[in-house]
Amino acid sequence: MKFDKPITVTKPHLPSLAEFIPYLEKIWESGWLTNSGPMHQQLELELAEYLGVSYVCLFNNATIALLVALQALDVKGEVITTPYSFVATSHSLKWHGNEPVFVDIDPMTLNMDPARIEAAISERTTAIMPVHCYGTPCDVDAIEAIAKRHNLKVIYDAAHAFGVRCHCGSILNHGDLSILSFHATKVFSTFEGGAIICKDAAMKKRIDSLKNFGIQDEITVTDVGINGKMSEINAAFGLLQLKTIDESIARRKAVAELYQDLLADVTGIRYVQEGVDAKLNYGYFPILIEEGYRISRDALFEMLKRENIFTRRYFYPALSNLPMYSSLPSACTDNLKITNESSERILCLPIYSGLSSDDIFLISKIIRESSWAY
Ligand code: T4K
Repeated sequence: MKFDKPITVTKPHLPSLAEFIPYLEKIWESGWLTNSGPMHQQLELELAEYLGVSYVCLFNNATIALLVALQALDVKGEVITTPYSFVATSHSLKWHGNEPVFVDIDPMTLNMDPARIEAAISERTTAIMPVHCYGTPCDVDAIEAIAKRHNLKVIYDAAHAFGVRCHCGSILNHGDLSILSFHATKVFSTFEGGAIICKDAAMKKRIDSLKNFGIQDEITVTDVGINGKMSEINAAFGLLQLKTIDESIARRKAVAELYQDLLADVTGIRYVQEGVDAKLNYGYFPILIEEGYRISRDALFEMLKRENIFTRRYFYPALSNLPMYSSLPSACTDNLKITNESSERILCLPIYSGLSSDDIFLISKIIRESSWAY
């Protein structure tokens, strides 16, 4: 049954190389390689239109974008966040000199549980940084109401949420700022890349300056900014990729639906995004291995590996169990029961536009057969 070639958790959606050459020729002709060149400017406009947002500020990756977002809003002290995420979420807070305060997640969505936020607010709290995990929208209305009541900023780590739409349009229009990742493993990719989504021209100007060392003009530097700029070659790839993004997401949706059909009646397997009321992007296919499945999550992970199928445990370990965070008062296990349980049970199955139906049948067959007791 073993696959001849490794099946990885994701694979980028690559156009033909021939289609990319004309973009490279343009860059060569202009000699403009970076620093907000024509491709960069065009991609910002096209993305704003595609995503249904006011302003897009491109970055070299989402981690630097998170840092700059914190700087742009002058976030100080404690920031309430989720321990169920990729390390970039809490690392950006540490880098910016903030203390992450973890609150537990909702057992259905695996996003920050808004009911737990208020109890975690202290005099030093200035912001909330939730994550739309796997692109599942957070409870944005509840988070906004709490932020308003306590005068807190909200920065959404929307690294997974490219193109996600909820009851009131783009999920990226919520909070003060939202951050996207365009890493090679993401639904929309520029090899490396990211963006901050913001709502007004003054904020865009501030962010654009902060990502360019804090420079205002040739002789004026007003802030301790950083180099967060996206190069022309990355922006060019983004322009090309945008042309086929709808096709790519549609294909991912078909992959997710086939998995759902094939795994629907397997006891102890729960698809995390089952019934989510939003237009998703299917960047991940997260399942929870619950009571009733014959073997543990880790045993299934190892078994699939032996068949040349490389699933991932996004997100295990929980951030609160990493050595640089585990001594925080909010990291104690009693505070984070759902996080710790979910991170022990999560498995993300391979999903990408080029994954064939035969591959999905075979992966699902192995998972089904591993559920039988002998
Ligand atoms: N916030 C959240 C919530 C995030 O999830 C992330 C990133 C960020 C912030 C920060 O965004 P960036 O600063 O990266 O823009 C990956 C990604 O490196 C990371 O971007 C992503 N989240 C995270 C969830 O996953 P790894 O360590 O799992 O990646 P890696 O190299 O093991 O790749 C996974 C699989 O993807 C490989 O087995 C094969 C495939 N792959 C990977 C690459 C790099 C390819 O087919 N081609 C490729 O070029 O972290």
